[in-house]
Amino acid sequence: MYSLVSKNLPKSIERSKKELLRQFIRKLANKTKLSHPMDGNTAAAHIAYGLSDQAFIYPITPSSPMGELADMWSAQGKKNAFGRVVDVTEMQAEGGAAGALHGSLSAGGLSTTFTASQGLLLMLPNMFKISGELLPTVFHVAARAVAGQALSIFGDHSDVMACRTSGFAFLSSGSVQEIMDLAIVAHIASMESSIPFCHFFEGFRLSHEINTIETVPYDQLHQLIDKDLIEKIRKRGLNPEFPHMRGTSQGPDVYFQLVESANKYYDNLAEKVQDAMNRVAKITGRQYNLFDYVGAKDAERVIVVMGSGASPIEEVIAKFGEKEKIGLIKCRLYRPFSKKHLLEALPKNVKRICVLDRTKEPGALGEPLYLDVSAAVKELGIEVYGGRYGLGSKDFTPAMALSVYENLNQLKPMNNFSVGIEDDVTFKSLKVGEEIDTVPEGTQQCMFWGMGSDGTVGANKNAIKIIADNTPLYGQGYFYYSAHKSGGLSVSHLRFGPNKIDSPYLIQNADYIACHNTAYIHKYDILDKAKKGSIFVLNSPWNSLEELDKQLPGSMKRKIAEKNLKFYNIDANSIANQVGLSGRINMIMQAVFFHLSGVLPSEKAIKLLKEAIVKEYGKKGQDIVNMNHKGVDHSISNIHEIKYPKEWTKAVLEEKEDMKDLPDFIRDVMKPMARLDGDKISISKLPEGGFVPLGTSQYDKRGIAEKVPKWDPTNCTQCNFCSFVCPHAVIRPFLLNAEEKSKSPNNFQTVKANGVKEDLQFRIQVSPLDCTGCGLCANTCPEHCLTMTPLLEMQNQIPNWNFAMKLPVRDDLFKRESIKGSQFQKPLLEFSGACGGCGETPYVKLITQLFGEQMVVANATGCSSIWGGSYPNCPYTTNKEGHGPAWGNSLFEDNAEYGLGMAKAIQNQRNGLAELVEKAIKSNADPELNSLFKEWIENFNELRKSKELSGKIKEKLSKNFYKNELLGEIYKKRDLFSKRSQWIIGGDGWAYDIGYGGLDHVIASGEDVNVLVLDTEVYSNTGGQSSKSTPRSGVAKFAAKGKNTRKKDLGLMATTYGNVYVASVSLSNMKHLLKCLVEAENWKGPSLIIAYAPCIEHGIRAGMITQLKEQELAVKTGYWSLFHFDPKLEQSGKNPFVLDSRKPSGNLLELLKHETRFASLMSTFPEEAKIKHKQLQDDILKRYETYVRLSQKFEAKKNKKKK
Ligand SMILES: Cc1ncc(C[n+]2csc(CCOP(=O)(O)OP(=O)(O)O)c2C)c(N)n1
Ligand code: SF4
Ligand code: SF4
Ligand code: SF4
Repeated sequence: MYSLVSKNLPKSIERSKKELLRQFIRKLANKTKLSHPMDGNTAAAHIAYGLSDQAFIYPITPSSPMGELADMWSAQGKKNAFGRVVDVTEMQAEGGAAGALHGSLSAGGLSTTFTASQGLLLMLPNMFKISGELLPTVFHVAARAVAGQALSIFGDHSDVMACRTSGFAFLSSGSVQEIMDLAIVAHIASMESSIPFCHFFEGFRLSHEINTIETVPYDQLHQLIDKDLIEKIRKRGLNPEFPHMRGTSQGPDVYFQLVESANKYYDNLAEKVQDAMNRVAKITGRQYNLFDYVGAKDAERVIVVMGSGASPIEEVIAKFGEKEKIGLIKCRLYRPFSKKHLLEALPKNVKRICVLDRTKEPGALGEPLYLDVSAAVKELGIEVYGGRYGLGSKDFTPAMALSVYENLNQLKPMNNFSVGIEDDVTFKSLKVGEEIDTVPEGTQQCMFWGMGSDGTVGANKNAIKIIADNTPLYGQGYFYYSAHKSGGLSVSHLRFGPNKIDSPYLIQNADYIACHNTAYIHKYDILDKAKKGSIFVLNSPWNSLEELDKQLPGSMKRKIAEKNLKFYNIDANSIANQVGLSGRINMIMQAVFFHLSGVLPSEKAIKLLKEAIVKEYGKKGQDIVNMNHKGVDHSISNIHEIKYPKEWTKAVLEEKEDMKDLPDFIRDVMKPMARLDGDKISISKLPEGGFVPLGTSQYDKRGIAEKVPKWDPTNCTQCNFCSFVCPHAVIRPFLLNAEEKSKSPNNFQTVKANGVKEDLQFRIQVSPLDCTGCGLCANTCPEHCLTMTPLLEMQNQIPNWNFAMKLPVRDDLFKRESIKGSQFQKPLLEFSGACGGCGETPYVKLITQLFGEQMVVANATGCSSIWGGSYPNCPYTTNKEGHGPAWGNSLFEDNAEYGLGMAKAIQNQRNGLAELVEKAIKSNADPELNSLFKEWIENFNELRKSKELSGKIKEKLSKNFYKNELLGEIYKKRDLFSKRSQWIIGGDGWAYDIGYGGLDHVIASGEDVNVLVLDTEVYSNTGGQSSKSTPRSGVAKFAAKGKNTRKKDLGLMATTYGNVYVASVSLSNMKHLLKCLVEAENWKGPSLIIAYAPCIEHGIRAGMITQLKEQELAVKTGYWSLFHFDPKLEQSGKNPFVLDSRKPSGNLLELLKHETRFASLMSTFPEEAKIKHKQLQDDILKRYETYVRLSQKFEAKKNKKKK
């Protein structure tokens, strides 16, 4: 059934028929023993764990899974290649991890670490130390872009290139298989040479790509290790039995010589690496060289490249290499750069070389690899050109590779170019032609369009496993996710075939496309990549041609017919509901895939799928297994082949969205990005510096909720709690007068507004297309006025929302600082991409309702910078005057300092204005303004008053500013009259761990800044790793056995300064929360608010819908204490520490059972759970007693004095 080898491959290329046949036979023979589908991170972690005794880790995307696996294996007692369990330690930051690693190496340990991007940069100072002291280690790096104009979690080589002068050796892997093989080379070459290694591979593209690879078991690793060498390394460590000193300081007399004394270690390092490659080849059968050449023997044009970019080029060579005289050099060892080995690898006829770098060095003559190659070949008279590709994981495809060869054919090739983007500003980009199909013959390419959390990705990973474990086919999986944390799109790209598949780019020619969600058919060009005659499966309720004809957009019908697709529909949601799987369609769609795709014979595939279901769900109970089995059976009999008419080629195209009234940014950037056409946006359309206008999230309108709340006003008390808790600012109260009411849509039901003198009407209105369907509002409403209702039935609320948005904002009828009044303020944070029910956003939303128009925000990297600042969506917005939060994100580690800097600069600028105003008062520059100026000086630091005066002054100034020069100067600075509300916002990972040093310094500085810690008790943004805020016994990543130590009491620590306003708050106590926020802002010094923020990572079993109730329970049981420490109270002779929680009551165990982070310990490590849960209970009681003592201590002191 399968063709064993490609038919049209030229003889000269590496993948000869013989080689393929050999691979295939070996794979068949070893299939069960050695071949496994795994991702790049797992491949690297497998070797790193096997060849290390310690690992010092810290999470950063996309490298975190390496640390997570090491931690999990260690918790499970897995032994490394030396027969020992690896000791894994999470540090407070990468700087700390590198420091600890340095210490462990100094003591002769075999240690490793995993990181990426900013993390690697934080390790840089220690990298110099480690190489300077000739200490062997391997850093495994999932290479990623370094944050500049924006953060990007995606792959390129910017981070490793920034470290190239550190003295480390740099070894690059270009595929998942290479990661496994070259990781071994890195470890043994490092041990043998005493030089530390950075083993790197592209983040996401390789770290998260699943591929069928041959693994190297630990007994084989064992054979490669020289035990005496390990003993020697140990003996070189610091040891009081044979002591020495290191890390001294030196003067000009010897420093230089000692730097140069290490030369000999580098001089023969390349040979050592080659030798290690040769030895690894003996075991694995896979030979690597420092520079590997692929292509025509007589090639005249050669590309030099490093990493996964080599594979598409190799595919182009496979197609055109012989005829076109083209070739490729894959650079594997980048440092030390071996000129000798490069020249040996270069074919003799080369006339032109193009070096492709996956990094950018602004201002340099060219990128780093280009400069190295240029220097290496300079005596040979070969012309060398350089270009950049694939920054931030931009796809690098065969068509792009071809354009690079074409450039080399030009009379005057372009140098210093970019490829893969359209540079219509400096015109440095290459033109790229149509995509070409170069994947190995016989490869089936399949795309699945699913919802971020609907199980599609998991099911596809499973499919690769089933196929790899049960057939001789190779598999590859790569998964695209949109940045939204809720309801985001996922597109799975799966390839299967008889030949090894490296193709590290998204599918360009699909044989099978499945769309799991009907909402996508209008949003995306799902069939753009469909091959002629390929299969298209839609999950929709429309099983008949008539219905589909009505529902499908014309453009889609045309594509189906023009490409002659085999079109099937299945109503997977109904099947899921019938069998009790309510909405979980992943297994059904999987069964359809196996049945239709022909990757495996259908019967066999279904049998294997059922076995996989037993494995996956067996633990959850037989009924879950049965439901899934039933789902699979029903799916096959419910696939409907749709015989569409030829006329679909002429289907009426839908009207194009009228975008002429949209702002440029929305039309030119946001809309194309939303259609997944962002790759086509040219440079000139994108505002420089990565700046984004406010309020763009209102154009998103994703419509992701299955159900949205429907308001029944009958019992509504107009408390506004629903609006208060909504994480997305989607449900809001409105007040309207009789005239407005008369113009409202028919079903715009209102009731008489309570508590206002005017005759106004009240209404709660939801925006159905912005709602995430989290249900928190409905679950919070004390009168049960909100019912979650299918989105389809709530479409009539869309015009109602649009009408409500045009109503005047009546924000001055209730006290702004009250629960009810705060909700009549326009939230200046709306429709963020946070998860449904997120515990973080309501706090920030509320702060914008209290101070938004005067806010400046320094935001730490973390969830709040992702839901708050994922380009091009800006959920921060403006009020009717166009004022709103000015928001910036620097890094993860430096946010407090970043915010302090902002505050100082603004203070300085305002002081400058005050000096001018003082002058104006003295010179009586404008008698009309004099008293206002005086009043303003008196209220210079008062938030509300300064704003009020600012309005009055601006009005007068606008009429009088031209009267004299001084007034003119003041007028220019009029934006500074109102005081700023400076906020420093971040998560517990930032505040308790990596940013703690800075935070501590900032609160100790006495500056007037407000710090908000969104305490999710884990690193939520990177998938839930443990922080020092994680409570004892809490299971988190990097704490697989439950955290061993007590939660750090950040609030209590901050109170010791005496001049910091500190509060511990929870959304469940709205009054307390409001009071603390207002007091914090009013305090003319530093304030620290620590807010309890439930997160999906807690695994609340009843879902985020109950998160507010969960917070109530947390406060009641003492799990989360409420208190505030107000230095003002002390100034007035009172106790500044006020405990606002009652004595713990209720059952803590109840809470622990509700949340997977605690409950899972009971099943995985039951003994551990018993001990640690008891200790947690003790921690809580002790903390409460401390707070009680503190709240009483002051009184006792006072009483004593009185006596
Ligand atoms: C120096 C550095 N190390 C690691 C990271 C990766 N990183 C980004 S956000 C984050 C966790 C944020 O956790 P937390 O501060 O608790 O905020 P949350 O996501 O929970 O809101 C990590 C580890 C980074 N960006 N920079
Ligand atoms: S369901 Fe959730 S997102 Fe929708 S309005 Fe209610 S609280 Fe807001
Ligand atoms: S929470 Fe319920 S009672 Fe209160 S305003 Fe909302 S709908 Fe009305
Ligand atoms: S804090 Fe948790 S719930 Fe909120 S967006 Fe992040 S992961 Fe989602």
